[in-house]
Amino acid sequence: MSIKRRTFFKWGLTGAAIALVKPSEAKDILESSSKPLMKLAPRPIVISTWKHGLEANKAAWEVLSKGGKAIDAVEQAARVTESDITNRSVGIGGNPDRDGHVTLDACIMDENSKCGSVAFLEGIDHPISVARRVMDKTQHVMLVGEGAYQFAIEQGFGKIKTPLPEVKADWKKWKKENKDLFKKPEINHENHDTIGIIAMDVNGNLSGSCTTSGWAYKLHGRVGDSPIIGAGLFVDNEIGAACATGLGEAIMRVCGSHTVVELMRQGHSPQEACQLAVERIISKNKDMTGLQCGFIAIDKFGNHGGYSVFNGFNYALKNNEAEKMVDATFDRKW
Ligand code: SD4
Repeated sequence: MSIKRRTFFKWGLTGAAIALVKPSEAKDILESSSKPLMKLAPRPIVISTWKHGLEANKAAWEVLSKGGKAIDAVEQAARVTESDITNRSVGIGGNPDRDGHVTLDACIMDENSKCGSVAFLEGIDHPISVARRVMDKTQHVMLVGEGAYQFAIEQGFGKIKTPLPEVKADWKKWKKENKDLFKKPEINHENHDTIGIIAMDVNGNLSGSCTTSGWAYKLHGRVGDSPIIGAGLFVDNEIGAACATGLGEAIMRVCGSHTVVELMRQGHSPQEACQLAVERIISKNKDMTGLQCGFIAIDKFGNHGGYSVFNGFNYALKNNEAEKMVDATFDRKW
């Protein structure tokens, strides 16, 4: 169900007024406001997609709880999942493409709207840190394929042989059984594992990261939403941050994470913004069979939310008050 237009304007006016002031001044405005709509949530805070987010958040918390920067927290968190060889959708344990290549996508964005990204990167253990290096050391935003690999090697990153033997065995089995290359999406409630992480540090600054091996058995050369700034991840420090999981093609068509942030700019809460972005995706796709997508978001005040097309999506939350999984609300049941 769509959020009512009246609610939109109510939030819009409050949001617009607050967006123009510094975080320190925002607190006074919020407290003096007669509207109980927006509250300052405890910070620091980190949220990450899916259950593996719990472990990732621990690494983020190591940084955040010591007063460290959100950008360092989200990089460290992503590295945890990238190193998990049991994870079939992120990092070195990821599933290969149709031709047996594990090609990795990742991006990172900080509070100054600086960002770095790598896509179609093979044989490197930590794509998120390569993305960070692109952001910190080059004048570019995105490196892909062979060039990204060359850059990673020059920067001293470790090489890794992929796919792992057990992953290769599964791929061989799949190849025997599946001849139709263009069949419907296989992303479903069982194989969603991309990690997207967004954090706000003690100074109120936001950053995010996203890393994945993408859609299992995709066509060679396919890149999804995860390394695309604005699709898989977007941060605007004055407004909020969002990241995505799910069928990248659907997320890219609506610039999903950017859409969520822009909806927060219009005054919507993180929860509402995620819902409206999901509704946009639904409105653009006639056949929603198996088309799972989800977003999580944090606004400038540390409030968080998440929403997905189908049930089953959740995200891990860590702040001073809680360390838990949060079930995202959803549009429909599988
Ligand atoms: C992609 N969005 O490559 C990624 C896949 C994903 O959970 O999120 N899976 O399309």
